[in-house]
Amino acid sequence: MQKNILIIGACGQIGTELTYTLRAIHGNDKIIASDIREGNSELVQSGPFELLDATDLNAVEELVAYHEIDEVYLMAAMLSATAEKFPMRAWNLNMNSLFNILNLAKEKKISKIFWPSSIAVFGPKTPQQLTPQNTIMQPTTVYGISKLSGEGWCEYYFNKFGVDVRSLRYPGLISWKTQPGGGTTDYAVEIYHKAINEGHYTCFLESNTELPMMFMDDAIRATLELMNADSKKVKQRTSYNLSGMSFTPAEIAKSIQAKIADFKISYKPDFRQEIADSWPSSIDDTSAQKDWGWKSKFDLAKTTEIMLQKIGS
Ligand code: AKB
Repeated sequence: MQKNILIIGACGQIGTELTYTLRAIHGNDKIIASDIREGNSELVQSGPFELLDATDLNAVEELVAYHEIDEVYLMAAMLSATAEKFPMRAWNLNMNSLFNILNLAKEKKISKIFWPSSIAVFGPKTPQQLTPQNTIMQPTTVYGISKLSGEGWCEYYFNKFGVDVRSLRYPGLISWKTQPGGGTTDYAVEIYHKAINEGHYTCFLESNTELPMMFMDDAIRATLELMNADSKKVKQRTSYNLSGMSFTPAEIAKSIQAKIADFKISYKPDFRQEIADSWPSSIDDTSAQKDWGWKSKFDLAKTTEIMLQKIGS
């Protein structure tokens, strides 16, 4: 019998869409959504939902046993901008939630884990263009340090204990169902909402700051393709580079102006500029392509078209 899947952080930007997609594939009852607080009512009412603090080992263990969980998607995390404000809280959440799940897998209480990493694992000394899978890392943000440490622990638990943990280094994710919170790439979602509602956006990054980005549908597909790949094909047990598109605030503004001619953008960089400057401009995801056949589908023009249509409707 197919066992159940637990999503931790199900009300966040990725968790929401992952929950809907997995429920559509496996049936609503098989996907247990959980979060520290309740999110949108559609998600909470469309299947089982539990309030869960991902750092509370006993609570996680009880929930896993009660719902006969086999697979866990651990999406709870504090993102880059918020983590700079609350370093210890970020470290506690990002690391202890991971250890809780890795240890449950080590004890054979679950059999498969997805854990998201990020382009934040890279730093200012990393080659910025087409950043390779294996290169200089040295992140300079709290969030990046926690993600790089997490990658190391994932590989360690795989090598030492055979834990089947899989991971992707997500770029900035663009979605219309749920807004992101606390990240540096959040501007690329905010801009669409402001374009439609106010006709103007003040960007917290400079006009020429190029960052790797991805439309949410690609990110969800990549996540499920990696999780469904034959274990022997998953050769990177730290985390996979993943690439969709790269653009600057000026370029996304131009793509919006192609649809809303009088949309205006101005620039007022804040502390997030320094975070963005430490990250790559574009990512080489050849390993993901070769190992499990990854190929992105959405470029900036297509993303803008869908975002404006969905947010505007
Ligand atoms: C952030 O901006 O912190 C995240 C990320 C790139 O991981 N979106």
